[in-house]
Amino acid sequence: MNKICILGLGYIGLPTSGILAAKGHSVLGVDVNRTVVDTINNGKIHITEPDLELFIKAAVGSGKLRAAGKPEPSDVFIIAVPTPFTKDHKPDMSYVEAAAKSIVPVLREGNLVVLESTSPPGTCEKIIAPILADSKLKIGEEVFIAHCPERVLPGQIMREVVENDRVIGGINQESSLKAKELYESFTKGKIFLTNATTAEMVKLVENSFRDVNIAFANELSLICEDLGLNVWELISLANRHPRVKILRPGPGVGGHCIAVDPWFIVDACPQKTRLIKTARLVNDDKPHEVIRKIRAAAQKFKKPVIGLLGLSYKENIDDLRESPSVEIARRLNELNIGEIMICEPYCKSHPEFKLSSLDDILRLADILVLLVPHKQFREIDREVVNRKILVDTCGIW
Ligand code: SAJ
Repeated sequence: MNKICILGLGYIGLPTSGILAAKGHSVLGVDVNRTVVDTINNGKIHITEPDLELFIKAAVGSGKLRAAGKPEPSDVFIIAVPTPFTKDHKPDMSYVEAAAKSIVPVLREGNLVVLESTSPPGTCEKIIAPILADSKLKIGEEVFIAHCPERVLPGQIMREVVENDRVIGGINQESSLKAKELYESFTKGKIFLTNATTAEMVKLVENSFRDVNIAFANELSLICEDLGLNVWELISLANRHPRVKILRPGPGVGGHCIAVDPWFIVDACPQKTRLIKTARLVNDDKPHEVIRKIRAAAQKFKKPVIGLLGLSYKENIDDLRESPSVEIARRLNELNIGEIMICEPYCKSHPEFKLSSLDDILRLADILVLLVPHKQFREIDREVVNRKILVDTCGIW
């Protein structure tokens, strides 16, 4: 298992490449984006993640990591490409299919193919296996397939790739055991074996559990507003119970995982997923509630300056994917209820919005809307905060 080819050099594929290379494997990273390939080959990175650049620089420098546009013959192939959803919430498996097809011409007897991308139940058996069968190698006997879902948290990826427990599900026992051998070479966490479809569901269930819990918290925030209660106090007191752990309400759920993955379960079993679907709808509706609050606050002024604090999908990162804050900023600009100023300390610029400094916003804004609890915003002087009309979606004030 010395030579490993990783398809997709994004938030999962690139950190995994860096760690595998650091453990002595010879790694070829494959990406369809030429700029990404060139960036990696220069020992640099195209995404922001603490410590990642150190790993990539060292891996490329040692000759253990190289990037290219196409896969080459290897011992192991790891697929780590995006699995987005379509407008009607159906999984878009085109990247996974394209990655699997690109392996076929270089597939050899004894190869292991691991799917890391979060995928609907049945992907290994119903999508990957039939595509790889075009190689004429016997699936499960000459070519082995397993799913090992990634579980890392953006912002802590380099630590979690190594430390998290892993679930591995092969299309047969031999596939599971081969994948276990690979993951044992770089993970410190425990490895649990199951079948491929259970492994696929485990990942979806983890993120759906979190989504349902956040939806519960978001619903509580609406109930508390009606009842005139402080939701943060309510949740912190309820969480003093030894078996209660309610998550935090917020402006909505963003990112490329929790806001997407539950739909894969809904798509697989539409008649049986009332709770999971409702949680998605509750969380997707939260940005509209925030806009309603901002509009109510704006009515106190003729033409208020509204300062939006944060655009990323969560705190202390620059990732704007599926961010509810972006949705809120976009809608407010359309509504034309005042002058909108936006501060995102983790982005230098934004293609759609003009960004302002925090100092300017604190000086000029009549209304402060906290959308992301970045550390820079937690440090704002309370005296300044107290002079403003506040819409605090994260409960730091
Ligand atoms: N959020 C809340 N309230 C909370 C926690 C989060 O509103 O109490 C919001 C965040 O602000 C953000 C969204 O939820 O908008 C998602 O953030 P997150 O930190 O919960 O999760 P992700 O999307 O960054 O990463 C998740 C993780 N999954 C779980 O914790 C079960 C991570 O371990 C997965 O690897 C990742 O999804 C993934 O790639 O699937």
